[in-house]
Amino acid sequence: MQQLLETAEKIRTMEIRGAGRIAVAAATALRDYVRELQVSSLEEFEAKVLEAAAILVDTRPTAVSLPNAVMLTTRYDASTVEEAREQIIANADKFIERAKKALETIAQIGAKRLKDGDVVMTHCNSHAALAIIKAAHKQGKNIRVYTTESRPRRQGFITIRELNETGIQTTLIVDSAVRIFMKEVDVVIVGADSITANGALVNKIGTSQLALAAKEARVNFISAAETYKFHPMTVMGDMIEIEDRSADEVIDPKIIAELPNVKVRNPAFDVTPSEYIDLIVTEVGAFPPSMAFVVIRDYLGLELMEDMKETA
Ligand code: RI2
Repeated sequence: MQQLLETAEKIRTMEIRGAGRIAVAAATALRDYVRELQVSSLEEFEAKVLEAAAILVDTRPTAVSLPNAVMLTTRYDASTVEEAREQIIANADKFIERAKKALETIAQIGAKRLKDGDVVMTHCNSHAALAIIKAAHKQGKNIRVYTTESRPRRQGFITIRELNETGIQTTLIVDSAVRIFMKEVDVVIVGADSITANGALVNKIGTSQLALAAKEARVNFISAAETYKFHPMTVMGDMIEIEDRSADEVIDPKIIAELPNVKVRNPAFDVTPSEYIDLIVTEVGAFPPSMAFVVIRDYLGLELMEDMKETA
């Protein structure tokens, strides 16, 4: 349990971050946990697995990749502890492999949308979005990138390092400079923390500003999202909770302590409505956002929704 608790803490503090990475980390933690789990009955096994699953899911509320990974991993149909254990280990390995392959396929599909000489704008640090940009660069296309700083956690700094290593010419801008540079951009590519059944994108705070500016400038707006980032419960009308993070990420708490009339809000994500999104690149194809329900039904399965209802 110690190791699983450590993973949960790393996800909570964002030492492990990015919707895809936290999902893979959760599947790995569950696999390693059940491998060592000592129990005397299947009931006890089930209770322990549910407890571990809840610890992981409770770390961050917005990215559905996390509960999806946990649900897909902890499913079993077994009459003995050993059978259940084997099934969870196999599910975890399958999920980890699915996530890895998905990124590779998204990169290949998405790279087709980039032409030689294109200027891309990206936001925050998305492995899926960067996989597309890097694949296009690898194909010999000359791609230049505008990267936002992505306050308050400044994940843009991770992005510029990654792009610099790959040799891609990159310009770092502050978040408020998005609109001024949009006229030089050919395509916006961002990641996804969750995609709803009606095709809305929940992603790092500020994403919807990129989408607005892109629409105004008639620039294509693409989200790169593995199918496990689609949100099954939104089919049932559930709203996605937007994570509110600590004020300390925005401003020194000593300063705020001196300002009794000031409060700080720090939502980590925002919602971009489907009408601002031209394309969602998944590992099973590039679709308009109106196909979101089909992705949920065909590639996650509506039974995942039932599982989530039961454990809610
Ligand atoms: P990949 C990140 O969230 C960003 O919002 C990013 O767009 C999204 O996860 C998807 O990232 P955070 O963990 O899975 O930084 O594409 O809050 O890496």
